[in-house]
Amino acid sequence: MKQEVLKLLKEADGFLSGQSICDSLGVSRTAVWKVVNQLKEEGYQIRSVRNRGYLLDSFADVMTEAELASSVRSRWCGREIHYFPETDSTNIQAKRLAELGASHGCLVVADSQTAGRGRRGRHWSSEPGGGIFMSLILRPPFSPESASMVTLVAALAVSEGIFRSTGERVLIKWPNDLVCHRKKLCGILTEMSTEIDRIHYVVVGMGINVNTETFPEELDKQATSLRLLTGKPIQRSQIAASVLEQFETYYETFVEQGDLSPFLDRYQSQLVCMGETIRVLLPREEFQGVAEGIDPTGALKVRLRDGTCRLVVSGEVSIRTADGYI
Ligand code: BT5
Repeated sequence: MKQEVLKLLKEADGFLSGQSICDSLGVSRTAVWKVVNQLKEEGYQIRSVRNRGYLLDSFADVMTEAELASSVRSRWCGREIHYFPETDSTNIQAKRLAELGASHGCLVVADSQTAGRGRRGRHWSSEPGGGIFMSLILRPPFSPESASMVTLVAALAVSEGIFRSTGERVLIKWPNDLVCHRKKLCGILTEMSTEIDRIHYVVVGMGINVNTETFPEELDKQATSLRLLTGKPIQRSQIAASVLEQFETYYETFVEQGDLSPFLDRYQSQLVCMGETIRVLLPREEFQGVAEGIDPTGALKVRLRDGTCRLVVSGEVSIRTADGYI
């Protein structure tokens, strides 16, 4: 019911009378009053004026299940939501729920994480209220070899979702980061569980810095947020909803096609370091070459000095520009 009241308040053009909420939802005035008070406690600014009703202040950066559910417009992506005010890691919780049978498209989201994770055991800074920390559970029809492509689909979805809701153009740092002015705005962590040679589930974790204004010292020079980029506070739920909607569309195209060929131009136009000399850091080797885009499987094409092209598959890879910048 909270979610329905919220939706009505959001859709209202000005004040909405308590009676019209009661009529639409078939509940009592007292029930509406209680829900409005709960929403106020969660951080919404709602004005109540006698004889006029309720008015929702349009800016409230609340990230709760009801807020997300009333913002998400997708069909299956993020329709089932598990929200935590605080958790260890949404990827850990998503894997736990997936083991318990959570369905395709189920979303785990948290206001803060105490053990946010990056790749290879690295840490993801997840201060309360600043960012979006969310993980999607997928049950894909494709084989395990295709799973790494989901990270690239997610990167495109985050970039497009951000553009649609803020007008900001961000770039993709292959394979799992989004950057702006060479500072990291978002990281993606895709994990999967397999059974023999088929995928049991995939978890796509996305960490997006939205309203963070100060980062821990060690990240200060390399991290940025939408707030720092635009100079304005931003509603996390709007960004999350826009990303989920975009992910749904891209993921369906990807599954239908079986590879990333429909996205090559779009991806390459956003690829940071495109045409530049990069350093590729593999677990036991490091080499330099010019980044020439991706192939339909999502591998990075790197032109070596001898003119040959080397395909780098994601996984245990980091790339840096020749001068060491991200
Ligand atoms: C990533 O790893 O970039 C993947 C991050 C995925 C985070 C999401 S949040 C929701 C879900 N639940 C989780 O537990 N994780 C996912 P990697 O490429 O390994 O980058 C990690 C590095 O990014 C760290 O070592 C830091 O240098 C830097 N970093 C950490 N927190 C950051 C932040 N908030 N913003 C920018 N950079 C950060």
